[in-house]
Amino acid sequence: MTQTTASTCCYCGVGCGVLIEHDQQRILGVSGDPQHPANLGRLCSKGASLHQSSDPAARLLHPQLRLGKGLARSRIDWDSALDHAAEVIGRSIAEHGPDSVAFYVSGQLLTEDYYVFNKLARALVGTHNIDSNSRLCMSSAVVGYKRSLGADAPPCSYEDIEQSDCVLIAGSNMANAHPVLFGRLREAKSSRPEMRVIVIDPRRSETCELADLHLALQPGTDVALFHGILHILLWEGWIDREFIEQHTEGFDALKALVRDYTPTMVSELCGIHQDDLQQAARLIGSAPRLLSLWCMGLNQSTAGSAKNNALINLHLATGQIGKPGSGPFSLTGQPNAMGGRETGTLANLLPGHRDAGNLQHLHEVADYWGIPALPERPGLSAIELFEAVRNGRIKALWIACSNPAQSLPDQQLVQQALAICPFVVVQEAFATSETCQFADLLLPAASWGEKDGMVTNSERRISHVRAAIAPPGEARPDWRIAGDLAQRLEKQLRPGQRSLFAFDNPAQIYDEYKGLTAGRDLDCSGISHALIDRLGPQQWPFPAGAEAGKPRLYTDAQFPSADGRARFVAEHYQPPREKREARYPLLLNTGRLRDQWHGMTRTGTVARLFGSVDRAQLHLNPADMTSRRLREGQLMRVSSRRGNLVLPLHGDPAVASGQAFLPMHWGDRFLKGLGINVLTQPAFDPLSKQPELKQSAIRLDPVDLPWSCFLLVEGDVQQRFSALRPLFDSLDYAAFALSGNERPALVVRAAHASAADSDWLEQIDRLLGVDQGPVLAYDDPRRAIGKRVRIEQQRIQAIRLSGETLAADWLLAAWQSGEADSELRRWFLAPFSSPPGGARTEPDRTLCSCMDVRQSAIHAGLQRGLDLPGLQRELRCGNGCGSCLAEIRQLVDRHQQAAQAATQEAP
Ligand SMILES: Nc1nc2c(c(=O)[nH]1)N[C@H]1C(S)=C(S)[C@@H](COP(=O)(O)OP(=O)(O)OC[C@H]3O[C@@H](n4cnc5c(=O)[nH]c(N)nc54)[C@H](O)[C@@H]3O)O[C@H]1N2
Ligand SMILES: Nc1nc2c(c(=O)[nH]1)N[C@H]1C(S)=C(S)[C@@H](COP(=O)(O)OP(=O)(O)OC[C@H]3O[C@@H](n4cnc5c(=O)[nH]c(N)nc54)[C@H](O)[C@@H]3O)O[C@H]1N2
Ligand code: SF4
Ligand SMILES: [Mo]
Repeated sequence: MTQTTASTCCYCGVGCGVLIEHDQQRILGVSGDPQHPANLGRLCSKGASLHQSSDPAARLLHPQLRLGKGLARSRIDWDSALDHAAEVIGRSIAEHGPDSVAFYVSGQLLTEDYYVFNKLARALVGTHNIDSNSRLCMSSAVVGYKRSLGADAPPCSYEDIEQSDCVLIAGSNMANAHPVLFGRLREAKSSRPEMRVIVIDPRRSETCELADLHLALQPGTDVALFHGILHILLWEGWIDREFIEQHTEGFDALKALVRDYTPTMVSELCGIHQDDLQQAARLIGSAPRLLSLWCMGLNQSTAGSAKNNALINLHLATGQIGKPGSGPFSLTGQPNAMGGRETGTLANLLPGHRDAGNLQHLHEVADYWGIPALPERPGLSAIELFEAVRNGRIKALWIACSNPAQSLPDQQLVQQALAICPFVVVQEAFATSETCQFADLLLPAASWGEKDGMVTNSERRISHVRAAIAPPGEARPDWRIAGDLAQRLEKQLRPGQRSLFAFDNPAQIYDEYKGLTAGRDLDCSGISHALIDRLGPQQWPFPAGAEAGKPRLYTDAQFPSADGRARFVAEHYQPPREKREARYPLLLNTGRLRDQWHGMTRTGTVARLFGSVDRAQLHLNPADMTSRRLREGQLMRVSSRRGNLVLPLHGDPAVASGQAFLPMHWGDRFLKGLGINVLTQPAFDPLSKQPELKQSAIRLDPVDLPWSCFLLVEGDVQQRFSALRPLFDSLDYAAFALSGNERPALVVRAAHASAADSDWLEQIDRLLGVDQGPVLAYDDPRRAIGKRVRIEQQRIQAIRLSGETLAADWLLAAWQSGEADSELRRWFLAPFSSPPGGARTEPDRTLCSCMDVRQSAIHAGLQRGLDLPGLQRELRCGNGCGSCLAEIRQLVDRHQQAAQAATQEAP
């Protein structure tokens, strides 16, 4: 019988409510929860495809252990796995001290998972070496809020987006990264066209669709820009003197500092027009209600903290905080990045917004946990932690719910570190993450739809994540794995004492955790699983006895600092660490695509999410391509000071000259190499320790890879992927993707300096099933060209092209259309491989992922005379999350312009 369970989406920090449809065995569908205040029923392409995202063949099902590096792992039972882990960790503590053990966890854990891990590391093992991928994500925002406002609390609500007059979006591509919120902004702006939107991003990102003003500043120059804006605000008198006097400290120092940031100086440094700078200041200074939204373009920087504070300065100087429609609102990336901050899951934090460097806080937490003391030695933050792993100080590393062998910068060093660490435990849901290969002990974790606990979204709203089905195989919830390890370690470290980890369920863990928030700025002591089930998702603070949460903080202009005042932070602009220079003439920016999530373990199992972009490409300004005589799709070697990667090029006018852009999602599995982070740098902000993932200097060198190969195979895609993947390790370039929807296929594109030998091709043919049966075969051994196509019941089922692959996109389209026609058979027997009618270079992209509408269908609609509403009505494109509308609108405009030009030309 079909049932529905209300839960939340496990992707981004918008925290949309989802209704999971299931039969208690399998998840059958998802829809947006109309009751959830974050999304009111809406979902983006990723959320709407969640039910397709857990291919059992990609999941980890059993614990696995290996007893030495280089040996194969074998399956063991849970008890033996955890006994072994407790023994190795106990020994490490005894022989090398507690700081030889480290935990690296994730903003995608649930609050209860975090809490147990924190208690395990700090109270039991006795180390503050517990950091999270949030270090790469939100740590600059944490420093920013704490320094300016006194506590790490985003003061706004999503409804402020609807109520604002001027929305300043800085270093956030919310069209891709927070699509449902962007949809709310789009609707708000269309119902109140007087609303102004300013986008600050070196790239003309998808978010610029709504921009009245786009400031394409030089990468990393945000601090100078914000100071320059404040300079003009001061000059024009567009500041709130009363607010500054009564509620803030430090304005004089900042005023003195920004005196140097004249419009001339700032417009030159940031590479923007003075008029645009003046206009930005005017919009900000005159807006009745100013809201700013920001994300990784500010945080992931060696000046990340300074960027956060310089932006918050603007709000304090104009008194734009604590009122509806206004305030500094940092968007959180991961679904529970906020929960990580609340539970103190960064090396320098403690539960309840406390600091690990504060003796009073250490005592409070130790008392609450009933232990004599917590360690006073500081813990290591992510980049420092992996450095300590590499130089041998960390002997046992426990990784949960993160894929550092894909997502940390400077992969060469990270992977060296993982390879030499004596004991690596990886607690993962998917067998396919790049980090799994480094695990001495691999533990299967339950994941979305299978877990129970709490998450906090960007607007401080706590939702109850509910399990719909049991985890597959022997997978277990994260809190339980951590707790079971802890109970074993206690036998060694606290024999005979009462267990600190006697938890039976997440609700109980939450009740213990919330005591640590009582009386603090984030007070959640009134919240429980039962309360959320009764009242629905609630915003903190929500103290015991409260009846509702708080949509807006600081409405009384009282800040959680010692004197109740907010602080201006006066710091000079510092340039990014790496500059463009002769040897590395381009600055590489990295970021998100709408349809992929991080290292693609989950979204990479959903074929339709590859429809819009199916491979990693280096985006360059078309003029830079022309001046260097580079072609679209051409393979180039991309190098930074740390490593290199072969990638195809893509001309993209959104990227400014001298810059390059690479989506962050591709690791070593979907792209041969060490993943895109082999190029990025580990340099970090001195306060937040967040690395500069957005600016790395690179260069391009030609590669000569005349032999190419294209494969497509339907059915059992995960198994085939795993079997095929190792065969491509020896090739110079190989990219993997899924295609299709109902009948997904694995697609491989590869290239190499010399032709592959016949053994290799035979292995490939066997794995594809084109070695026998109903297969068309053509070989020209002299030119090392080969073609194989398996056709059953008039349908293409597998393809292998080798030597030369001009027909790849044409064949892919033929496979997508479903019919293997006579044209295909004729092409097949011809001694060349160009498709009929000449080479087709552009593959047929999916523009609307939600409704699965391809570019070709939209072109056909335009030919039939449909306009945008007509397309939406007939094809249903753009009716899901709406994030494809900007691109479709461009196609409509271009079509109309072409049609006009044609009528003008006609006599
Ligand atoms: N589809 C999708 N959505 C996601 C995720 C995902 O993987 N996929 N991940 C989630 C997570 S964890 C996070 S943290 C968020 C990230 O969300 P965002 O931060 O919005 O996403 P990014 O694409 O990383 O970067 C945002 C923008 O910063 C710009 N930028 C680069 N350098 C600078 C600079 O110096 N100054 C300014 N002002 N801008 C700059 C980039 O050009 C880019 O457009 O997304 C969340 N949502
Ligand atoms: N170049 C570049 N690099 C970046 C960024 C960038 O903008 N540019 N952004 C950075 C940012 S902001 C972030 S947040 C990081 C993200 O980087 P990661 O933390 O590596 O991100 P994910 O790939 O989401 O890793 C989560 C892992 O947990 C697994 N998993 C899923 N559900 C569960 C579960 O319930 N339990 C357990 N135990 N495992 C589970 C998934 O399969 C996946 O392998 O990347 C960072 N890296
Ligand atoms: S915006 Fe999309 S990815 Fe983010 S929570 Fe909502 S449905 Fe999930
Ligand atoms: Mo993130």
